Amino acid sequence: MKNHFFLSFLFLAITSISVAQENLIINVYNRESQSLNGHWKYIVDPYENGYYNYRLEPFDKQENPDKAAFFMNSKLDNNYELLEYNFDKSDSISVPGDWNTQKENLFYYEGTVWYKKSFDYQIRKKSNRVFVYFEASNYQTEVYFNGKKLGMHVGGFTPFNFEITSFIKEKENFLVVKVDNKRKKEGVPTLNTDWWNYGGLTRDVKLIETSENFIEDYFIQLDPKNNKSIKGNIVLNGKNITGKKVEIKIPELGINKTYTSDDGGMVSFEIPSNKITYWSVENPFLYKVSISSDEDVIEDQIGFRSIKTENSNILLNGKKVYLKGISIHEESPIRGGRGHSKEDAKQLLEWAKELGCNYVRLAHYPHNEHMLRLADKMGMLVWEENPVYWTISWENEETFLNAKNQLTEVINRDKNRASVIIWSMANETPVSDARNSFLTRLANLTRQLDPTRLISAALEQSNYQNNPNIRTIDDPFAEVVDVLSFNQYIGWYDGLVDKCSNISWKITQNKPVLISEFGAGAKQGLHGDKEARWTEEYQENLYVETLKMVDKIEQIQGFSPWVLVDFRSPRRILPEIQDGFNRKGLISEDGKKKKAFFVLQDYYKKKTSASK
Ligand code: GCB
Repeated sequence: MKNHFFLSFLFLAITSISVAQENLIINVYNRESQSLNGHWKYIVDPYENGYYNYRLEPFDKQENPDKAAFFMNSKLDNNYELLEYNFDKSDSISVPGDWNTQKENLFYYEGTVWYKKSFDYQIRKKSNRVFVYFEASNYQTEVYFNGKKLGMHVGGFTPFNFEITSFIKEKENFLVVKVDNKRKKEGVPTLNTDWWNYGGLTRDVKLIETSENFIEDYFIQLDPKNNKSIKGNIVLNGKNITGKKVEIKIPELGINKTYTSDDGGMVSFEIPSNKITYWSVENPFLYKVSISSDEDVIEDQIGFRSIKTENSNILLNGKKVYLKGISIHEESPIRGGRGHSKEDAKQLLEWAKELGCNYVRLAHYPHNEHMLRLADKMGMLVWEENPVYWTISWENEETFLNAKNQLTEVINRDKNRASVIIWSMANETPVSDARNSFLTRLANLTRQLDPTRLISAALEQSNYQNNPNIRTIDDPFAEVVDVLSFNQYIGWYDGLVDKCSNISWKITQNKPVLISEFGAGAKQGLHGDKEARWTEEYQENLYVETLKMVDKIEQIQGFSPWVLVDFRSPRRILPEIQDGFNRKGLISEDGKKKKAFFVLQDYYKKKTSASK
């Protein structure tokens, strides 16, 4: 069992597919693909008229589905026929993109929208296989191709794919997708959040063409126990995958090794190397890694680094690192609405860089893959989070399986990204036995899936022995995490700013401490007294006083204030101030920096010079 950890990743990944259907194909940006982005026809269907008949029986359960089923993309055969929908005459919408910010009448819409795309396809080689890949679709998605149901997916922020080899034709294929973003109590996230529930095909959609037997997945990282060894595994997909030669090459390390796949089409390896240039913030070095089998070849750019904790320190490649961070929501700084493009990622991460950050917390759900790819290139450390937020249905096993599945999918997608150092299980969840057990099961799963990274969660702080001036972390889940992290809003929800100077901290766990959130709302351009709520001066003063308070926490190893940019939230309705936006951004939604931005920038500059 020498590759126990890496093997168990694959085993768990495969067993969790009962919810996610087909195995996820990773590294889709480096594969043969045809984009299905662009204009799609759409039908808004609040009563799910295209899904159920008038007895509320789903059409897709019928043996010979009715023409009224929207996934049939039916056309009239003659003028006497009755058909009450027509995709071709319906309006178009852009994919990727949320529907809320594209169509005025869908701004507040929560429900079902049907998407349809017609296309021709020329397969490159007869024996090849074709998959349809969705980078994300919020929230529940049913996928139909040429009138057949492929499957469904639950969760708004992780990728999934279906094979369409046996259905695809040269001409007139049609892909119909039902996307339903209704919030649900037992969902992940649940009914209540503090962000906009953007619906639709929010990220790229593409066709991926592979050879008959192809390289589906691989996990290649530095061995967490030995920084002179590259450890991993490779998984083939196909009918003929046993006893196959699989080659891995890392030319810059002079590595060129050949292995033979086992009965499950899997290869596990450990390759010693004593000349690895470690990926770091200062030198985010990515190696070209090429994997090939007799039929397939795939390349990736992978950084090798170690991340560990030792008492209250976080060690990157064995050296102490202080996390100068900021929290980020996935909103487009360019168009508004849900972010999805390389350009969106570039603007957000460049702002973080300008602020002096070496670390970003991607809240509160997995962001698009461009963010992680770019963070890898820029040397930005990343906290990734599962959307287990606030009051999840802890007792519901379906809810747990859903959370587990979403977590598995993001780990699967991003396990080769050096930038990702922390998996966050949850945000601000209320302590109870059921919640503790839910989160502990997720943490155990994560440790099995990925032993190369740290585990955390954004917890909450409380009074120490009923003394409101002394704060502590009194949460049983603190025992489970590697990095102790909490949100606190002293000076905003918890008193006024002057309270910060009265607070002291008694943190008893011998672990690194992060503050995953602090902040205050400010309307960009509103000036006044530093005691007056919503002024830039109030927010500026809160940052000044909080930073002094933070410095007094003995084990503090960094923080990620809330938040880089103002973001849309239906909870934030105050006219002339919020107007539908959470105003805790250091930058307004139209890109203007507030005064607090410069306070934090200055603090990070000083931290950086002090560490030199
Ligand atoms: C929090 C949440 C975050 C909210 C923020 C706020 O604690 O984690 O999602 O947006 O507070 O602004 O209230």
